Amino acid sequence: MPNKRLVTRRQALWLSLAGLTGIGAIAIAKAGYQSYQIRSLDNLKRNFKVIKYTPLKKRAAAKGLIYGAAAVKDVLSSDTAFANRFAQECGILVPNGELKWSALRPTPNRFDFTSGDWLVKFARTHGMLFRGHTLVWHESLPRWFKEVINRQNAEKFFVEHIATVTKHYAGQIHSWDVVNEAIEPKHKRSDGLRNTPWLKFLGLDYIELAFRVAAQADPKALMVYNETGLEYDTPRDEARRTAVLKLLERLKSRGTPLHAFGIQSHLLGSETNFNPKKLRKFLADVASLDLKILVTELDVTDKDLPKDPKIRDRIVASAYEDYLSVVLDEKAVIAVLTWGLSDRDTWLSQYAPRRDGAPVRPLPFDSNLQPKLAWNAMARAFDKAPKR
Ligand code: 9MR
Repeated sequence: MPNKRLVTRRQALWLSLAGLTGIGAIAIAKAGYQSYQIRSLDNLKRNFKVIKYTPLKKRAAAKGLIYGAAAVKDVLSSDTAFANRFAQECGILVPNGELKWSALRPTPNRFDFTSGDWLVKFARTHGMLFRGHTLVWHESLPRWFKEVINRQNAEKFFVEHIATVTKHYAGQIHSWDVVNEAIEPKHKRSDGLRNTPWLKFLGLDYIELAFRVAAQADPKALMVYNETGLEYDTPRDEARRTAVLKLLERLKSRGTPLHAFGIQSHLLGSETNFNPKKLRKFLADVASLDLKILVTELDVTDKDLPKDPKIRDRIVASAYEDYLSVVLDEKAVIAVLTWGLSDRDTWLSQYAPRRDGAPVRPLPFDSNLQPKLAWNAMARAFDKAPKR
């Protein structure tokens, strides 16, 4: 992604050309661009060349990095072609939903580890690491949650859930997303915390408590705070970065067993407010707290991009390469995971479908499991990354 000033200048040029001649507008309409701004993101001359087909996990490993993706048990267990591709490309697996409360807690008194256990075994069989996602989140709570949990029993349920799940998988987890998305400056609290049932019932120290319980049960796993909406130079993301840093600083200053920060990285292909300097600074600030960093949920929405898959793939790939080349410059970054591997299975088909109904293309592999330019972009970013 070009920086803001470049975009503005290029945009201005397009606008003035189009205004003067009318030709620009016709050319843009032909190419299927919805806006001048999106036109400015597409660089036909950009070269996504990659030498040799070496899987992403190997390219990453050559730099001391881990590459992997999120997957769903039902797909991995039924689609052999997908499972093979996954094993070939990924050095780490994170369950898309199988370790969330809604999946693990069919009733208030029962834990169901069947799907999670299947995934752990798949990872082990294929020599992959395994991530835990997630112990504390305000979403994907079971249906019974609202009726059962109250101020009186919240702490018991909270501690019991975290201790039981982390003990069950102890020794098999590379890193746990202990707390997910606890920040929401829009909720107007001075600490920037999100109003969640846990905050309401347990107070602001619920986050610290979660880390302490998890780390005690599984001393081997990296304990991660995972957050979304931090990547761009917008007032919203800026406020979120400030709130996250404040939270991380507080946790560290209190001796919380917090080892790493997860930057989700759900990127927008149409976003022009990418500012490498600000992102670098944020990552350096996180690293200075003696925290490792993981890119936990990378993908690039193509929602507002032109329909032509060639143009779309080029813009999406540019977003991948520009983002990763900044992020991987920070030596505290140890892992990159995409939120899915192929366009066949992405949450964005449901959550951010295109207005024209065309299938979305946010991931490194297309729906036939063939690598796209986004794969090249990732390969190039790993190849260029400094060694850890
Ligand atoms: O991809 C996940 C989707 O299938 C689920 O329906 C949804 C709710 O559980 O969660 C999605 O994953 C989210 C992740 O757990 C946390 N960060 C945002 C992800 C995308 O919504």
